[in-house]
Order: sequence, then structure tokens, then C-alpha cells
Amino acid sequence: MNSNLYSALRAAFPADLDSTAIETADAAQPRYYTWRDLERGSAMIANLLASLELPPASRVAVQTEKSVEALMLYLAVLRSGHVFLPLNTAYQAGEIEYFVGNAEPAVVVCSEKNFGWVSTIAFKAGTKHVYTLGEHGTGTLLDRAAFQPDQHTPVPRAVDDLAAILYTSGTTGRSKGAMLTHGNLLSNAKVLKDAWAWQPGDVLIHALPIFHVHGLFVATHGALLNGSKMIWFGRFDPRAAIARFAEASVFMGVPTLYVRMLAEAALTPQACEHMRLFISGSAPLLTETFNDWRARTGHTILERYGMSETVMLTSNPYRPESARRGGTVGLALPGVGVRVRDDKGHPLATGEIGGIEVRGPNVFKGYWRMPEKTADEFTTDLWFKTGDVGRIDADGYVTIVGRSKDLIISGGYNVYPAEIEGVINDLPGVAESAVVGVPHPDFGEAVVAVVVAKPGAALDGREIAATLKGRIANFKVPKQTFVVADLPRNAMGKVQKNLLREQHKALFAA
Ligand code: MLC
Ligand code: AMP
Repeated sequence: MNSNLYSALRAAFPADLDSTAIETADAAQPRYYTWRDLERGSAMIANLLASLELPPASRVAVQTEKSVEALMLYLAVLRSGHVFLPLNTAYQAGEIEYFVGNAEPAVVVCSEKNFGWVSTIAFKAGTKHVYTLGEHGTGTLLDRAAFQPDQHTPVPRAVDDLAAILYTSGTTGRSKGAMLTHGNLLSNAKVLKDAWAWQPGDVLIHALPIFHVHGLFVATHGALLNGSKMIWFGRFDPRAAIARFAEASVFMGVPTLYVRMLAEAALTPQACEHMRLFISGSAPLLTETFNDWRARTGHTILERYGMSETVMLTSNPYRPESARRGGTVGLALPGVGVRVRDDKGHPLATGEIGGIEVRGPNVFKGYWRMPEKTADEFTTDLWFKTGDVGRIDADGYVTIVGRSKDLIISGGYNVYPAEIEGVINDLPGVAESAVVGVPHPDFGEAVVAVVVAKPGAALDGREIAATLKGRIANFKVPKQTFVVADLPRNAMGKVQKNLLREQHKALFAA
């Protein structure tokens, strides 16, 4: 049997292939893509990949702006049996150099404006093929694919074969590539289809980037597997999104998107009348946002929890709506095991707080070429240690109370303090630094850096931030940088980040 994920998605396309699959929403002129367009476009790109005669399971690394053509490229990589490696558009040269060096992609696709520096990095790393793909379908990828046949049979894949690698930062050291299989992705998409009761006629507002789990897998797989139309925003615009609620039924977002929509006067019960389901995830949804949304719209946001390594793990119930509990991430999804252990690996009683561990068909295969790191993250009985800290109550609801991993989540993007500290510490005149996350009304958490200068060096917080902008992705750049004489330390000499967080907690108070 062919377990290629594309085959399962294709089987769910509606009978009328000429109906609209995707309508773009943020250009002056909407563009309409039919199901046939998705099938043909991805077939042509898959045939282009086949013509390159790459070894099986070659990596195809992609850093492009969001577009329907970029989604076709993803589908083409699935069809061709290769491995999709999406990269955040905010990543700068140093970050791309690491990913390309580590994953050794056979093909790199980048935006036209970045071709110069991306291709230099890629060719240096041994990549043979670099194509461009612009926001509006321009670039060499589609130019070449245009000469290819528009029919393609998906390459047979087993459940356990790799479909994608998603880089996720590590607490120490560099990012790790989480290897997800066709089976991981399809099993999770099917579970979510039932859990969220996807129905005929559903229309999804797709407003998230397509280089992370949330926008790429949870949102697009959901719509494709249900044969549902997507209203597709290249960039999130709260007012424009609300204006389309009247034609849609499902919305997925990180908490920042809900906070921004709540600031719009147009958000009313009438505006949401046609909507069936609002889903939030990727970062904690504040109870305040959960309550405000209900008061303003009459809808209860359904919060769920997942990771790059596992896709989705838990979800609040679809029915009854009153069973969706704010502040919790709901119940383990069918087939997913969730348990809480203390730091010695001992089971904990109901309601006690400990490390969240998970298992199931959705849990990834391991970190790309990092067997030791992979082994570290699994228990001896093969449960994956999420690094999240939480509790499970008597009804099975999971509440995340914190993280054992030193992670900041800002607007749904992960930032690892150790990475930012490393870059700051390399700047001239810097003796040491500490990076912490503090509450932020828009992004949930914001990155703040506290820096100590070397004797005799004069440092300026704003200059440091400006220098960082060219070196690391914009969302990782501290929103505030303080230069101080010393970092607070405990008796063991360890920096007391809790004191820094406390000291700066009101920095961005609304
Ligand atoms: C942008 N900026 C951010 C930021 N996004 N800073 C911190 N955190 C972020 N998330 C920077 C910009 O570069 C800019 O910097 C300044 O902040 C203001 O930008 P903006 O115009 O307000 O940002 P915008 O472009 O509107 O983007 C905000 C956003 C975006 C919330 C729409 O960040 C976003 O789409 N987030 C979703 C992330 C996501 O999909 N996560 C899923 C991960 S999957 P300057 O210096 O230029 O002013 C996962 C698993 C799971 O976690 O469970 O789902
Ligand atoms: P990523 O590495 O980008 O896949 O991020 C995964 C992490 O996001 C998880 O380990 C959690 O810490 C966090 N996360 C995802 N969903 C939620 C949620 N609903 N509430 C709190 N944290 C979440």
C-alpha cells in the first residue's frame, strides 16, 4: 500500500476539481486556485524534481514568502518522496548557513530577492540545484516546471518514511531537525479531522505562515483532508480577517492573532455568526483573551497543544462548547498518550505538577543525524519528554504551567535564550549577557537582553539590538536591551534569571 501523505490528501479532493480550493485574500485582485490547479501544479513541480534524478529522500529546503505556489511545492515534495524542509523567512545568513550545512539539501528554493546570498551558501554546502520562487508565482522554479507534464503518480512511501524535517532550537547547542514521517502527519491530520468535526462546506481562513507546524500541517492538512476551501492571507491583517468571517467557518491562530482581532471594533457577534470554530495554539492563550473572546463574539476558543516533534497532542473538546476550559489545553487526542513524571521519572498523582511526556503514532522519528540528542529526549520506555511542565486533572484535562526548557515563545515563534546570548557574547566589548522573556500584551512574551560590558568598553543597548538585526531573525532580536554592571548570581554562581524576569516584568505592561 502507498502511504504517501499526498495520496491521502488527494483522495479527499472534492469530485468537482474545478471548484475553488484557495482564494487569495490580501492582494487587490483575489486569485482563485482550483483543486485541479493544486493537482496539476504540484505534479509539474514533482516531475521537475524527478527529472533531477536525486537520491531517494533528498532534502528540499525552502525559504520563500507565503504563496499558493509554495504550498504546491510542499505537495510536490511529498509526491516525489523527498523530504520538505521549510525555513522561516526571517532567518538571516548565519541561520540559513547552519540549516543548509546540517541538512545537506539537494535542492534549495528561495525568494528572488535572496537568491544571491542563499545560493552562495547553498552551493558552498554542496547543493546542486537552487531555484527561486517569488510571492506571485515568478522565479525559476515555475519557469522550469512549466515544461513538465502535469500528471504524476506519487512515489510509494511507507508510513515510517520521512516527509519533512522541521528545525527546532535546542536549550543548548544548535537547532535540531525533527524528522516527521508520512505516518506521523497523516495519523495526526485524521485524528484532528474527527476531533474538530470538519464538515462538508467548511471554509478555513488561513492566516498563518506555512513554514511551521501550525500553518503548514495543522491548518492546510485540515482543509485539504476535508476538501475544504481556504481563504488565504499572505500576511495576517486583523481587520481583513474579520471581514471574511462571513464566508468562512474555521479560523486557526496563535494567541497574538486573537489579541489583535480583539482590538478591532468590527469584532462583533454578528461578524462571527457564520463561524463554527476558533482554534488557538502554539503558545499559551491567556484566560483573559479566552474570556474576552467569548464575551465579544459568543464563541469559545478551542485551545490545543502540540510541538514540531509531535504535531498535535491534546485538544479541548469540540462538543459541548461548554466543556472547553480556558487555561487548559484539553484532553489527550485519540491514540496519543500523555503522562506527567517527576524529574526522576517517577509517576505523579492526578493534579501533581511534573514533566509532560507523550507517545503515539504522531511522535517523530528522532532528530536528524543526532542519535544521542534523540536518545536523551526519550525515556527508557520510549515516551518523548516534551520539556513542558504541567498537570493532568481528574477529568484528564492537561494544564501547562511552565517549561523545563529555557524557551521564550513570542507571538508563536520560539526563541532560545542560549542562542541569543551566544550571538550577543560574540559582539565586541561584551563580557556576558542574559536573555529572558517577559510578559508582552501583543506577543505574549517579549525577548529582553541584559548585557555586561568588558572593562573599559562602552556599550549601547540600541546599538546592540541594531547589530543583531542583521545576524538573527527579527523576532529573536530583543525588544529591549539593558547594559548593566553585573548579572545577579546565586551562591553557585548561576545567573538568576528569575530575578531579571521579576525586575523587568512590567516593562511592556499594557
Ligand atoms: C514579528 N516580529 C516579532 C514577531 N513577529 N517579534 C517578536 N515576536 C514575533 N512573533 C517583529 C517584526 O519583525 C517587527 O520588527 C516587529 O516585531 C513588529 O512586527 P509586526 O508588524 O507587529 O509583526 P507581524 O509581521 O504582524 O507578525 C506578527 C505575527 C507573526 C504574530 C502575525 O509573528 C506570526 O505570524 N506569528 C505566528 C507564528 C506561528 O505560526 N507559529 C507557529 C509555530 S508551530 P521590526 O524590528 O521590523 O519593527 C508551533 C507548534 C504548535 O509552535 O503547537 O503549533
Ligand atoms: P515548537 O517547537 O515551535 O513546535 O513549539 C512547541 C512548544 O510550544 C511546546 O513545547 C509548548 O511549549 C508550546 N505550546 C504549543 N501549544 C501551546 C499551548 N496551547 N499552550 C502553551 N504552550 C504551547
